[in-house]
Amino acid sequence: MRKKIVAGNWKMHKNAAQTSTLLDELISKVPSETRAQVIVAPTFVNLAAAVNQLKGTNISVSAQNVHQTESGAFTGEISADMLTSVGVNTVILGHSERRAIFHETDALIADKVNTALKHDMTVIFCFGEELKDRQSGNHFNVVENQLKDGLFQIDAKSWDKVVLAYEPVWAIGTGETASPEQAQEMHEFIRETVLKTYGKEVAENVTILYGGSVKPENAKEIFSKPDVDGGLIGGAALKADDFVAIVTAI
Ligand code: G2H
Repeated sequence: MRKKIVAGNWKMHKNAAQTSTLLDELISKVPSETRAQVIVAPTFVNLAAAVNQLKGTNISVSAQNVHQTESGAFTGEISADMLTSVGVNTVILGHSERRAIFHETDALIADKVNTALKHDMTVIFCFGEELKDRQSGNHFNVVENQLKDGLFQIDAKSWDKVVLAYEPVWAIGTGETASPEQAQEMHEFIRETVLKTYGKEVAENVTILYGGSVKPENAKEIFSKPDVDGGLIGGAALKADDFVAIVTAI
């Protein structure tokens, strides 16, 4: 059985006090037994405190980014060693906001993936087409290229540290969601693409999350699709009741 995951990407929201308050709410509201593994990704400055606060719970912590090199004169950047040294062993990479706003290329994302894996971190690898790609019918090509150019440099044995997150850019923070059928169609294509390069076992075991305006109202239907193994949640992860409703929709 594939691992199910619901991860909350908090983006640039919640200061220290707000982070602690939301985590307390999650600790009391997330059931102790969930079908999905639950992950939260607060901002860098609140990661160490989050790890401490969540000790002994079934909620784990992810970073939202990492630098691709080990250390050096990179003002403002955070290394994989720094993250793991405070107990953060998961990182979101390739998010469309990093690609679009911070000009991250597939090649850079590939370097970041390699660095994170070298540090034994789990990578939540995000990718997805823009509206123009879908409108021109090019969405499958775009997704295939993002996978090949940003991720498929890894070896087969690294796949147990990789989670895929398909996030169509036109559905991110827009209130638009891919229909469950669109999500399933793409997730099936993604699994097939993995299969062609890495074989059946890797393809069947990899967890593929859907992201893009997942809410309590639409989570159950999206999660009911056979190739959708959970979600990467933005806006709705910032309210405990909404996030818990999504976690329990699996
Ligand atoms: C997509 C998602 C979380 P939202 O970015 O990664 O955000 O649920 O707000 O669309």
